[in-house]
Amino acid sequence: MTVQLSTHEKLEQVCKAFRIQGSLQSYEEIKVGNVNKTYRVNFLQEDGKRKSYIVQAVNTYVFKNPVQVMSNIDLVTEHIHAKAPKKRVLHFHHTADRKTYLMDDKGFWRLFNYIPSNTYNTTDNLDIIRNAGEAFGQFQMMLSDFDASSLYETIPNFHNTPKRYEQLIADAQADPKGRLAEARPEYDWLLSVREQACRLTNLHEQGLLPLRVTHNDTKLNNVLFDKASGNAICVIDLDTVMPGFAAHDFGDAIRFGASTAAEDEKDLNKVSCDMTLFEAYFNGFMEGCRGSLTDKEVEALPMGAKIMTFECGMRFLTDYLQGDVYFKTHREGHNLDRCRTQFKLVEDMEKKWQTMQEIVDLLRDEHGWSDSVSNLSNKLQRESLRYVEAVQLADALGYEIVWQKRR
Ligand code: GN1
Ligand code: MG
Repeated sequence: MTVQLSTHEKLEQVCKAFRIQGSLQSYEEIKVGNVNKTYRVNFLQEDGKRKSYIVQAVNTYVFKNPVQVMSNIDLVTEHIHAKAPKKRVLHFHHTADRKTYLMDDKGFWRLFNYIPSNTYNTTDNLDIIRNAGEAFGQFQMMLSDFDASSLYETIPNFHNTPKRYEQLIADAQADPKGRLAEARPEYDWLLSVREQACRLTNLHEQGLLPLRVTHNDTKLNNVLFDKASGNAICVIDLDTVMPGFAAHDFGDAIRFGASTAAEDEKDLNKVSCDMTLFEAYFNGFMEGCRGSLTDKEVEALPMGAKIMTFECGMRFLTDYLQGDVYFKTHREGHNLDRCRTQFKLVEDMEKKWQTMQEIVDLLRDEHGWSDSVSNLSNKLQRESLRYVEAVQLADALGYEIVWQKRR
C-alpha cells in the first residue's frame, strides 16, 4: 500500500534527503514558472535561527532527462565561478550520495539556497530593465569561451522554428481536442508569416549567425535584484542553457520585459512593446556583452525580439491544440490567451519596427568595439571605425597615433 504524503510531509522528506538541519516550519509555493513546481521552505535551525531554501520539482514531461539538465547547470555554474569567484550563483545542495538531485517515484527534486532579493514580472523602471539586460549580456559573454559540445541538448530543437512549424501543422491536422476551430485565426496567421518566423534559423544556415551558449529563458523574472541597490545579483533558471543565438536571448527578454502587459493578459488593448524599455534593455545587454557580438549579431537583435515572440506564441498555440500538456495552465483557454497576447505584441513590434532598428543603429557604436577580426573588418568595410577605436587598434599593433603639424 502506498501512503499519500501531504505536500508538507513530502517537502520534509526531500529536505531531509538533502541533509537540511532543523525543522520545517512552513512552506509556500512560488507560482512564477510555467513548467517546474517551486517552493520556498522555511526552517528553524537548532541554534534558533531561521533559514529558507528553494525546493523544486522538475517537470519531467518537459525535461525528459533531468540528470542531463543538472549536468549542464553544474558545468556552466563552475565555469562562471572560476572566471568570477565573487559573482553569486545558485548553490545546489547535495544528497548523502553526492548528487544534486533526488529522484523518486514522485518525481525529480533539487534544492538550492534562497537569496533574499526582488524579482519582477513587469516593470517600468528603466534601471531594472537595463540591469537585467546587463546580467544576461554578461552571462553570455562569460560563456563565450565555454565548450558548447560539453552541454547536452536538454530539449532538442528548442529554437528550431521550422521544426516547431512542422509540429504545429501536425497537431492542427490531428486536432486531438477539437480546438482548432477556436484558434483558426491565430493558426492561419502563423502560417502566413512562416518565412519571416524562420529567418534567424536561415541566417544561421547561411553561416551568418554564430551559435553561442545561451540562457534561453531570459524572462525578467529570471533575474534576482538586490533590494537596496536594484543591481542584478544573478540570473537564475539555467535549465535551458544550450547552444543558441544571441538574438534568442535578447529577443525573449524583450518579448517579456519590454511588454506593457503580462504574458497572459486577456485585454489585448493593454499589450504593446515599450520602446523606452527596449532601449534600456538594449543598452544593458550591449554593456554586458562587452563587444563580444559580431555586427551581424547586433543587427539581428530586433529580429530576435519579433521571432521569439512568434515562437512563444506558436508554442502556446501548439500546447492549446494538444490539450495543455506542456505549460501549467490556471484557467480555461489559458494557453490560447497567452498565444493571443504574443501575436498582439508582434503586431505592435511591426508598427515600431523602424524605431527598433534605429535604436540599435544609433546606439550600437556607443558600446565600445570588439577586437574580433570579423567585427573589425566589418567596421573597416563600412568605413565606420571611430577615432578611439583607431587609437586602440594602433596601440594593439604597437603603434601610437601622433598629431604632427603639416610642413
Ligand atoms: C517556460 O517555466 P518557465 O517560466 O521558466 C518555458 C520557456 C517559455 C516560458 C514562457 C523549459 O519557462 O521556454 O519561454 O515558459 N520553459 C521551457 O513563459 O519550456
Ligand atoms: Mg525556465
